[in-house]
Amino acid sequence: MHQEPKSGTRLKTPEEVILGTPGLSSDLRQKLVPIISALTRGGKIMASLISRGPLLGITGSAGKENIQGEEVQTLDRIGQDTFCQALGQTQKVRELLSEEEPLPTFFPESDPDGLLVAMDPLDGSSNISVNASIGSIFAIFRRSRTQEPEDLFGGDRREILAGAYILYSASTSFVMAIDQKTYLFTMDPSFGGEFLGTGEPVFFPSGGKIYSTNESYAPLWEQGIQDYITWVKTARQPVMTSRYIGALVGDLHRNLLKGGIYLYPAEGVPGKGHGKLRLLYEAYPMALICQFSGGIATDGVNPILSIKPGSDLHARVPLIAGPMDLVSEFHKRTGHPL
Ligand code: AHM
Ligand code: MG
Repeated sequence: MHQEPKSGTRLKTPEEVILGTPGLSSDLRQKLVPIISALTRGGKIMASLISRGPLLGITGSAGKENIQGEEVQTLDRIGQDTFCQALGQTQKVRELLSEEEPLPTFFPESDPDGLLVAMDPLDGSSNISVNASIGSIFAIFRRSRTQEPEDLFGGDRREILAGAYILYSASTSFVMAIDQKTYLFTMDPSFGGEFLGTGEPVFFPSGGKIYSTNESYAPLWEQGIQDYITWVKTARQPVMTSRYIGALVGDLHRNLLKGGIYLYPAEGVPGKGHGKLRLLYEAYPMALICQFSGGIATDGVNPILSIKPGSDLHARVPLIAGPMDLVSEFHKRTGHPL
C-alpha cells in the first residue's frame, strides 16, 4: 500500500534512497546513482515538453515507421534522443537498447564495466495526441565481463538490477524497483523538478478488484483466458471492475496503487502466439516492479523473469501482471497454477 507523506516527513530523492540501500555494493551504487539521475533529468525534460505539447507542435506523427512497423510519433523520437543523451553522459552505461532503434547503442567512452539499459522511451504512443497518460520504461542490467559488445543483451549472462518507469499524467511519477523494494516519487515542478518520495516501499494492496485488458481482442485469445474474463464478469465474488488506459505505465501504476491485474495475452494458439509487449524493455522492468511490490508478472504460463531473451532483442511476450492473489487466481483458472 502506498502512503501519502505525513506533514513534516523529510522527503527523499531517488539517489538518496539508492545510497541508503544496504543490499547494493558501493561499486553498484556509484554506477546506479548517475544512471537514475539521468532518468529523472530526462523525465523532467519530457514532462516539461509534454505539458506544452500541442503548443510546440510535437503531439503528432514523425512520418515514418519503426523496426516493428509501427508509426513513429514525434515524441517517440524526442524521448529517444533525450534519454540516450542523458544516459550516454553518465559514462556508466555501456550499451543502450531502445524500442526506437533496431540495434543497441554502444558508448565507447563509457566505463568498460558499465551497466546495460533497455528502454521504451515513450510508452502508450497512441495516447499522445489526446492528452492521456503516457510514460517511459527502463530496465537496468548488470552483465558478464566477458561479453563482447555485440552480445551484451543476448544470451542469459546478464541480470536485471533495477526496473523503473516515469508516468506523465496530472503529476509526473517516478517508480523504481531495486534491491527487493519498489519506491514512488513525485516530481515537484516548483522545486526545480526534483523527484521526491517518502522512501517507504510501495506494495500492491490485497483484495484488489480491477482487471485491465483490451477486451476487443478476446475472440483471438485461447479459450481458457476467454473463460476467465467471462467468469470475472459474471460469477466472481467480489465482483471486479474494468479499467484500461491503453498505456502500460498508466494501467500498471493504477493497479499498483489500487490493486488490479493487467492482461495483454497472446493472440492465437498457446505457446505459438505472441503478445504485444516487448520482453526486454517493457515486460522485464514491470515484472521486477511487480515482484518487489508483492506481485508477479508472467507470460500466462511462466514468470517473465525466468524467460531468457533470444536473438531478437525486440521480442514480444504475453504479459499478465499484478498482485500475487489476482495473478495466482488467473493461473489457477486457466490451467497453469503458479
Ligand atoms: P507502444 O510502446 O508502441 O506505445 O505500445 C505499447 C502499448 C502499451 O503501453 C499498452 O499497454 C498497449 O500498447 C496497448 O495496446 P492496445 O492498443 O492494443 O490495447
Ligand atoms: Mg512504446
